[in-house]
Amino acid sequence: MATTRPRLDLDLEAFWMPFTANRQFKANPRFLVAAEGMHYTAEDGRKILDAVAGLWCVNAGHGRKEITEAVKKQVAELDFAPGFQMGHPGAFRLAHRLSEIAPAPLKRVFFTNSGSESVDTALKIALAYHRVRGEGSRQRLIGRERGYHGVGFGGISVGGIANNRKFFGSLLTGVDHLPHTHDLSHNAFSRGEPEWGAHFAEALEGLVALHDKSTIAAVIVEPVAGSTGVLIPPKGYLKRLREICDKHQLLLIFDEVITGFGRLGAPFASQYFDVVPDMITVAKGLTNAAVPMGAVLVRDEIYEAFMKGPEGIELFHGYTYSGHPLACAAGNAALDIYRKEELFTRGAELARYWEDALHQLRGLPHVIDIRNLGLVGAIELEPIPGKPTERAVSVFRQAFDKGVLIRTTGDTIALSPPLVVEKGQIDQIADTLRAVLKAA
Ligand code: PXG
Repeated sequence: MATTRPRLDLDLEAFWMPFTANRQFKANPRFLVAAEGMHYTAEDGRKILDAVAGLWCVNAGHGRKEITEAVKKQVAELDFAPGFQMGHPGAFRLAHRLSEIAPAPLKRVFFTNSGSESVDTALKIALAYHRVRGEGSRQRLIGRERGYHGVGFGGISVGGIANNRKFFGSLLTGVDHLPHTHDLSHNAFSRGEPEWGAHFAEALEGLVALHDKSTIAAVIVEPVAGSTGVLIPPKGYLKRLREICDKHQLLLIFDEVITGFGRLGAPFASQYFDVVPDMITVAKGLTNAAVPMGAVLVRDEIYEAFMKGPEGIELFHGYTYSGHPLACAAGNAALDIYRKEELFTRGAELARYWEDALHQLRGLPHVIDIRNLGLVGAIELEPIPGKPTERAVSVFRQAFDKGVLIRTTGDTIALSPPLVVEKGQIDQIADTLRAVLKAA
């Protein structure tokens, strides 16, 4: 039976929606039809304050004219150029500019079209790197529980979310997981990085002892886990992971698809935490989400190891749309905005205000934790017994009805507003949540 949407005159059946309860949505759809600055416009004309930057990606706010113009110009001038054995200037320009804002040793850039492709690309580079330098026995990959690294087979294999894994067979072999670091019995209501939990990094030593370092290629973690509920790393945890990786020559990959491009008040979480990984995966904010694009920022030595091999194609990997002209135009324009409006440091300026606004919600019914860092935050709710996620879903619906778009994951509310958010809008997010949670 066809479900139709009279107001928009749409057939809702053909589109199999991603990560969506399709039947529930189609029975009770919510449409966004326009966006500008900090707001979406809903189908009924209401303005909705965007407290999640779309899906953690519209860091400079919506509808940026500079990006629109750059993409328009590009599509008229050079709509597509093959990226294999050919180049176009935009891709080289963007790669150069990314290498300038990346942590210093990460000078090389491989383009993809999404975070998932960036992760799979980084994992493949790690395996191939050890092989080209004569240590092909290093094949194991280590991820972390509650990690989200997209939906490719590599990403779900190193990822740590049961629902994203259990339907899809045996996944990659030779993968281990570190424990996650989220423990409310020690860290509830931490402001910023929790004091307790750096010792979780020692589990990596355990895996090295179990398998021997000669079998391990790389470790991948999100510096701050996003999708599984904004899990902030304990003080010293990431530094310790780096030390253990150095000790055993394991590559360390930071998945910065969410934390990249200013979310924490620095260009990348790597700079915020002062820990330099061997590769950084990015997407989302790279183009302010106007055109899909991802990238892997790679340490110079890794690239150089490939360049010492025989003449010819050094890495048998790439996508038709790697470095697509429209994505590069959007990326270059987004970087201009980030620089001109100093958006990479705005998160640091607002962090304290943001923290105070969120932590004022402590004490409201069912709030069991509030956590924050830079311009990201989470409010964890006690699940309704026997009905996990329902409380958060109800908060999501009510907040939307009151004009604020939030994101929920499990029973956690995740917040990551565009970096152009004003203090008054932070108040509006907190006030709306207060009103909804009071009645929850
Ligand atoms: N790594 C991380 C850390 C991510 O957050 C990906 C990889 C995959 O990116 P793509 O572009 O392939 O989706 C992500 C994506 C949520 C949510 O609700 C988060 C993501 C995607 C969809 C929903 O938290 N992050």
